[in-house]
Amino acid sequence: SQRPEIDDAPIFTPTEEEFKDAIQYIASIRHQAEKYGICRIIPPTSWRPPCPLKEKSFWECQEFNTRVQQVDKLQNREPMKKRTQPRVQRKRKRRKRLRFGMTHRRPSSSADSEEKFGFQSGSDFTLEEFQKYADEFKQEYFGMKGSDEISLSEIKKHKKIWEPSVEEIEGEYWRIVIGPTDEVEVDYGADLDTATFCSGFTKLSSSDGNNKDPYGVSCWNLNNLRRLPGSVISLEDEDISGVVVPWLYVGMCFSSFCWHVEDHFLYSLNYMHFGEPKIWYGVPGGEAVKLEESMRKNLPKLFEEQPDLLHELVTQLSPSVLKSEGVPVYRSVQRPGEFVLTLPRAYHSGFNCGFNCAEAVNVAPVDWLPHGQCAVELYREQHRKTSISHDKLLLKAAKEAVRQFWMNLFNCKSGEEKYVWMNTCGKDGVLTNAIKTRVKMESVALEGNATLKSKKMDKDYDSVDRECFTCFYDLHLSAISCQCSPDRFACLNHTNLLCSCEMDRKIAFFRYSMEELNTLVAALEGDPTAVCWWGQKHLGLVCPSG
Ligand code: 2HG
Repeated sequence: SQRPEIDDAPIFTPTEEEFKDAIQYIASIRHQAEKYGICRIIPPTSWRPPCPLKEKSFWECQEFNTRVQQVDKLQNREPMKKRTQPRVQRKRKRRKRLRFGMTHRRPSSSADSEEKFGFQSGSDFTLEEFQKYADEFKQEYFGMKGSDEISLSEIKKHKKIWEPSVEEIEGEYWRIVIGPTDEVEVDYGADLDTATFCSGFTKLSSSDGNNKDPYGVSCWNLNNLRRLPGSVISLEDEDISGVVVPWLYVGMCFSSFCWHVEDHFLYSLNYMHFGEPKIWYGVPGGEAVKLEESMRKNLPKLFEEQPDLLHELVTQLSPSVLKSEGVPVYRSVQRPGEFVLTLPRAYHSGFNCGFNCAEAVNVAPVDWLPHGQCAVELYREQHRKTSISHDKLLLKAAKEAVRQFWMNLFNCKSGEEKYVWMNTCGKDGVLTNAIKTRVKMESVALEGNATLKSKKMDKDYDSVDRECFTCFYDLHLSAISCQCSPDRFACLNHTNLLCSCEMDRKIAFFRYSMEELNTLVAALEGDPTAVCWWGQKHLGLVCPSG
C-alpha cells in the first residue's frame, strides 16, 4: 500500500474547566503541540454545538460553488509553460458533473497531462445535492454499490456492503497521487466565506437575543475567536475573510488541501461539523525551510516555473518522500465534533474521506507575534503582499498594554477587565520583546535615511493603508516619499529605488519618533513615568496626580 507510515500528532482532551478559555488552553498546550505542527483537540463530551447548516431550509436551498480538483495531478504534472494554448476557465454545468460515470477514473492520456493546472471553478450545489454526489462517487469508486435504489446511508445502516476503512482510503489516495495511473477528478466546496454563505456555528446577534445561547457565546465558536481577549486579531477592525471571518469547507472523498502555511504564519483552528473523517499531515514550524527545500528538490520544474508554488495551495507531496528526506511529518484523523489546531509556520496538508463539512479561522495568541514579524520580513524579501498590517496590530497591542498599566497604576480597573496585554509585558514579556525587536529594526533602517527631511504622519497619511511600491512592506510606522511623485511610497529599505531624484527632494514620514518608541518600550517594561507619558501623549489619559 502507498499509505505513508508516519507517527500520529498528539490529541488533547481538555476538561470542562480547561475548556473555558480557548486562548489560554491553546497557550497551555503550545509547547507540546509545536513539536508536531498540528494537534487534535477533542472537546469535553458535554460540548455539542447545534449546526445551523443542517436546517432543512438551508440544507436544501442554499447553493455554494465548488472547485474541481484533479487528484492525480496534485503531485505529478507538467509545468504549464509547456502548453501552447491556455484553456479558458469556465464554469461547468452541474448536469455534466452529476453524471460522473467513469470520468472520475479513466486512464491518463499524455495530451491531457499537458493541460493547464489549477483548480477550476466547478458546479454549484446545495448541501443536499453535494452529499448525494459525494456518496455516489464513493460508492462507485470503491465498488460499494449494492443497488441504484439504495443510498449510502441506507447501505451503511443495513451493513449490506463492505466499506473502506480510513486506512484503505488513505492508501488509495496516495496511490492516485503518487501513481498516477488513473485520472480522478473531485469537487471541493472550499474557502466558502461564512459571512456570505453561513457559519456552521450559531452566530451572535444582538437583536434576536440569542446572546444567552451558550454555543452562541462560546469561545470555541469560531465566529467569536477574533473577539477574545488575548487574541491579537481582536485588535483588527477589518473583516478579513478567512483570517478573522471563518471559512467553510464542504468535502467529498479525496478532495484535498495541499501543503501550505497560514498567511502571516498565524495559527489556524479547524472544527468538523459533520461527516466523514478528514486526514491531516503536519510538519513542525521549525522544519518549514526543510520542507520547502524538499519540495523544491522533488518538484524542480514546477518551482522553476512558479517560485511561489507553495502559496498557491495546489501541490501535494507524499509524506513518505518528506520523511525519507528527514522532514518530520505527523498525521491526524479528525472526526465530527473535533478541532485541529495548526501552529505558526507549520506546513499542513490533507484530504477528506467522504462527504463532510468543516470550518476554519486563524488565531493569533500573543506568542504568535515573533512568528508574524518573521513572516512580514520574508514577505518583504519575496515582494509578496501582506493580508494584515502587522505593525498596526503590534502597536495596537502595545497601546492596549500601556492603557492597562495605567489602569493598574492608578487603580482604576473597570469591571471585569483582565489585564491580558499588560500581563504579556514586563522586562522579558513576549509583547515587550516583539516591540523591542521592531524598534531595533526601525532604528537600523533609519540610519540609512538619516539625512532626509522628516515629517510626522497626519490624518491625510492615514486615509489609506500604504505599502512599499516595490516590496509591499506595510508602511504603518514609517514611509519615504518624494516631491516628484507624492502618491508613491517606499519603505526605509528602498529609498534609493523610489526615484532618481536627489535626496533633498525626499521626505521620511514617521508615526512615532525614535524617542517615543523608546519610551513605549520603557512603558511596557513597567516604568511608571513612561506609562504616564505615553498615556497622556498618545492615549488621551489624564494622570490623577496631574
Ligand atoms: C487549513 O487550516 C484549512 O489550512 C484546511 O482549514 C482546509 O479543511 C480544509 O480543506
